[in-house]
Amino acid sequence: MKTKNKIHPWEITSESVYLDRRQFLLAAGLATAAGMTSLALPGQLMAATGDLESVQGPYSTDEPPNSWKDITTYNNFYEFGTAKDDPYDNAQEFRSQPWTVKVSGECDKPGEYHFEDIIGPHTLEDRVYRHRCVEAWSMVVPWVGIPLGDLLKRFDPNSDAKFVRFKTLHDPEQMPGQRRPVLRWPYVEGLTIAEAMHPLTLMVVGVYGKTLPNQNGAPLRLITPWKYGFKGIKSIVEIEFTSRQPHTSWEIANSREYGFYANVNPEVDHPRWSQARERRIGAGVFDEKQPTLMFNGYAEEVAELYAGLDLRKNY
Ligand SMILES: Nc1nc2c(c(=O)[nH]1)N[C@H]1C(S)=C(S)[C@@H](COP(=O)(O)O)O[C@H]1N2
Ligand SMILES: [Mo]
Repeated sequence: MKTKNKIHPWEITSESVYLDRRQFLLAAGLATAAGMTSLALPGQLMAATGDLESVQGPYSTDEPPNSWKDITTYNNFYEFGTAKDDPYDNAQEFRSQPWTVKVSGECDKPGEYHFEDIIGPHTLEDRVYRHRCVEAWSMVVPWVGIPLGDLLKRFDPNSDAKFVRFKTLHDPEQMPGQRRPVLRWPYVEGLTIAEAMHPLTLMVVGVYGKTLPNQNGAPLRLITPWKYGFKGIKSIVEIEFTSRQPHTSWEIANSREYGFYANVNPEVDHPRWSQARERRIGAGVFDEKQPTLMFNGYAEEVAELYAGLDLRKNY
């Protein structure tokens, strides 16, 4: 049965309701819980969503998460249009199962892997992360995912694997935004191998303990919480280990405005606006913008990755 990822009233939720529903999922068990989503879930996902211990992991912020509605109706996914509500409006019919990911490049186990095999034997973790778009809005999102490094190690990257390149599906029939040259399609992104292996980096498959909605990048998307949101490439179909720094979509579109690193940095202005403050979605229209933190507040964890790098030049 194919159900839509439409929002039900019970999905518009705050953190306390989130915790209640997780208890409910635990009690309801796999079959009922899977029926609540549009996809057949790997057992791992349901196991993780029932695990209250993992709600606030060591990497989670204690800031209150945005509502399901904020997270799933206001975002960027240009494959479905450039307005903030376009992804929600236009991604509902997107087919995110079955899904295959091609792994290639500098590794010993390249190949075509099914979604379930990509998830593999890993335990999924809940991580409440700050999320900051380059356009100066931000949210707090309870993602569900696998540390990317754990996932990548299974493909045995070799010593020439200095970077990882990711690619989004190219399917203009399903993705109406790809019928116009807003960006060069397909969307591509990249990380250094050290960034990819950092424990904060997640391959995300869910949000709020539920399967990832299409508009948030189903079935598989990247999250690097210390970087601007555009690094979080969605609906990934290719992972390539490379020896050279890969080109990224926003760099290709405008290299003066967007760099490879894209670390959140309040001290480096975007050419057209300041990056010093941000508007937390859902906080109310009259609320003051709040100061943006270096590395989005994750400096303690990630600053060492950039020791010796000029962060003004390497933005
Ligand atoms: N394939 C693809 N991935 C993408 C984008 C996109 O247009 N296409 N937009 C990016 C941008 S600019 C942001 S801010 C985030 C927003 O989505 P999220 O709130 O679900 O993370 O997705 C990122 N990933
Ligand atoms: Mo963004």
